[in-house]
Amino acid sequence: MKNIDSKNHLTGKSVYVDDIPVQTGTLFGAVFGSPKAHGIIKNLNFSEAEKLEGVEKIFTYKDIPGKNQIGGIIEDEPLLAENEVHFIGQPIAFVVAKSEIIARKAIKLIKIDIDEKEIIIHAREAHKKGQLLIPPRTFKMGDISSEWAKCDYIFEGRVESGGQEHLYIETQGSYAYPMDSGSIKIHSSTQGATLVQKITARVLNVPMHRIEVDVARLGGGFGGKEDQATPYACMAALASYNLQKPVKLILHRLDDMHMTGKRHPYSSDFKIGLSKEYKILAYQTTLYQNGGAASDLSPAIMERTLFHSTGAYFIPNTEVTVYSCKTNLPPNTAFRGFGAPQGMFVIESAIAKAACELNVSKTLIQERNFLKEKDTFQYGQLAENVNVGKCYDTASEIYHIEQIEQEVEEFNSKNINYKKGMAMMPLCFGISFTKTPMNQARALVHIYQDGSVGISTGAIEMGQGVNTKMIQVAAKVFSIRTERIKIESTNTTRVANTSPTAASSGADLNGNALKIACDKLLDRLKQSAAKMLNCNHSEVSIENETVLKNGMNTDIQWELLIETAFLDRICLTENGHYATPIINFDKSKETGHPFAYHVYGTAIVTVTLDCIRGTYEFDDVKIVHDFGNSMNTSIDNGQVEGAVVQGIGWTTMEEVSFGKDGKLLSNSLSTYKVPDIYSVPKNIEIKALKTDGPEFALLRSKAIGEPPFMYGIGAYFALIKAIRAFNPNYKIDFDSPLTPEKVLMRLYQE
Ligand code: MTE
Ligand code: LUZ
Ligand code: MOS
Repeated sequence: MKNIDSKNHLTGKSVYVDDIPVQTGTLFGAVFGSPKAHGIIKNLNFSEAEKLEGVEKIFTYKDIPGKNQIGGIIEDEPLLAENEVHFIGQPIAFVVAKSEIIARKAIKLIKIDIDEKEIIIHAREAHKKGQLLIPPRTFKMGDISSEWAKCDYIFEGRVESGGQEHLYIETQGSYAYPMDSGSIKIHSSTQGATLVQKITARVLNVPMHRIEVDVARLGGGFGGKEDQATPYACMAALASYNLQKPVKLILHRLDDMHMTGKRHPYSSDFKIGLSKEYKILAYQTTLYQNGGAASDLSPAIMERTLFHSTGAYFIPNTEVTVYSCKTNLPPNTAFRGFGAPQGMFVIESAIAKAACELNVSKTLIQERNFLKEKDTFQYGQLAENVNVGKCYDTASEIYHIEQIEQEVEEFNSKNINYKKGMAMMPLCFGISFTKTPMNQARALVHIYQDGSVGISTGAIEMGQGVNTKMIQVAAKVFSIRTERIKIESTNTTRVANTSPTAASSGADLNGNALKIACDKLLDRLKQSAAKMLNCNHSEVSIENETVLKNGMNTDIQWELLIETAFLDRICLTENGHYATPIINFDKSKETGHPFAYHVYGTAIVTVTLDCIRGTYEFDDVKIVHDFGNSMNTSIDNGQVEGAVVQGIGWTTMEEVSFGKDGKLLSNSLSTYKVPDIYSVPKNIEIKALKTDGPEFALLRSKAIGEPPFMYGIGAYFALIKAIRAFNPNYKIDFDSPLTPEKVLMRLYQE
């Protein structure tokens, strides 16, 4: 099935928050953010701003009727700053005016005095000063301390990985208006409709049933709207509730980039020990996560770093510790991969270091240490249906990895100013929210009298194609044409208590709930049909909109069946609830079975480096990916392509930089470079590993959203290979993103 949104997206007809026709009397908001990264607010003066014609009201924390608290996991973040500010752009006041231009003008007239305090930018600096958001956590397996003595080789090193701006095309925004009896309806560009509802209710001091959140679709989220859409919905709702008028707030790109958190930069130390046969015997790493000024989702992201710190490998003795460090940056947040890419970059770096020092191919060490069937993950889960090796073997077979390696060598021996590099990146990514209770979802299905179907789930469409997949589920269960089915917006009054659409689990969780609802309806319809045909319910089936009796067509079509069932007063509405079975995790022991299954794959990345300029082009990314039994190959391939490019951007181009004063320097698309059509790999080839797919994936089609992001990590190591081919003096180091400037420096390092 084609993505239902393609045509409307392409022709500009899809409706986003900013496209919703506004009601008469709508007011427009703008956020006044802190100009300083840390300090005490001495004086806040609105007198000039308030005088501006068209300004309705300026809100501060004093106007909040409920709790001034938006922290989800830990309550450590105010909606609007009170006495102290902790990062540049931290919301202090919310101006509401007759037009957006007026509101933005008023912002410029606000005067503030801040008594500045010490600013911390880097995670290690925060760690040294004892500035932690939460206590550290450690995952352990085996016994590293006694194992070092048994290792033939031991290497140590340091690894840096940078932040990443989400750069969703649609910036954060919301539109809130009053409804009957003190209720508020909010259109929000959020991945977490229930989170918006819950936190807004907390801020307004009203029950959740007074807040209705509706989400048609997002112009991208990538994790940046898992919980950071919430404050902008809260502000619009606060003003709307207070003034009893519609209020709209859409962030400008510059404000969005300054105010919102990004991927967490990590700084890490590793120690890796290998045997003569290049088996990794022990691995120890300490990671310093730059959390920003509030904890946001950092505790959960820390957890996923711990889970994925050994990548696609089995290492019998491991010890991994993560510190979540408090700095004066916007609170960093979810971003595709959710801490896993940062952990995996460290193990890949450790292997690269070993390969370099031992003068062997990195691929060789990688391949000797792949996770195998019935190995135990360092968190106690038994590895089952492991496909790391299978993906690699298939890649070897169809792409001829050794031949690629030889071709690269040959090219390098013949060329002086251009060098090529190749790297293999294996993938193992756990599917399920690491917090077990979040793995639940619901769906609501109506069959209307004319045989058309309306479905609602908790899943939010952000470009990943989940709505199309939902329609496929209903069409498959009922065996009806997809045109009969409409997917409704995601709305908290139709489907309540949703988890955010995140952790790549949107389709699995919501699709399974939807399947349960549809199965229940189908069963009832079969009973109606059996009654019509005067036969047993087990003899009836529906295929291609026709009722079959014992496998033979009858003259009862879908429409007649529905009409008859309705007249017979059969309920044509159903609700489905799904909770992922088997998963659990015991935090006190740091062991359990947190993931329903894992996604596997292999990517081979090749790059050509211009050694005069330090610029490069990625020639190929050749992938064997374990999709399970993909339910939509064009959507899933699109997810792989997008994720690969986003991953390459993270490791080679996108450099988030802050000044010493805590100000974001890379605050526009001229100072923050994301991959464009010229920098995407010339060729991305994707082959599916042939498997039946796991029981807990939707229709055995594995989750696809985040896992292929990790393939982008291969780009870093392909580049390193190319640099070394040109400059044998280059001492390999791990400082992502490896931008052209950094490449150039390394090409001529002495
Ligand atoms: N694809 C597009 N086009 N836009 C997005 O914002 N977000 C990614 C991924 N793919 C995203 C995307 C992230 S971070 C996640 S967690 C998943 O989609 C969420 O959707 P799913 O759970 O339905 O896969
Ligand atoms: N969000 C979350 C996530 O709350 N828990 C997770 O485990 C997760 N994993 C990936 C992306 N978002
Ligand atoms: Mo994705 S980081 O789980 O929104």
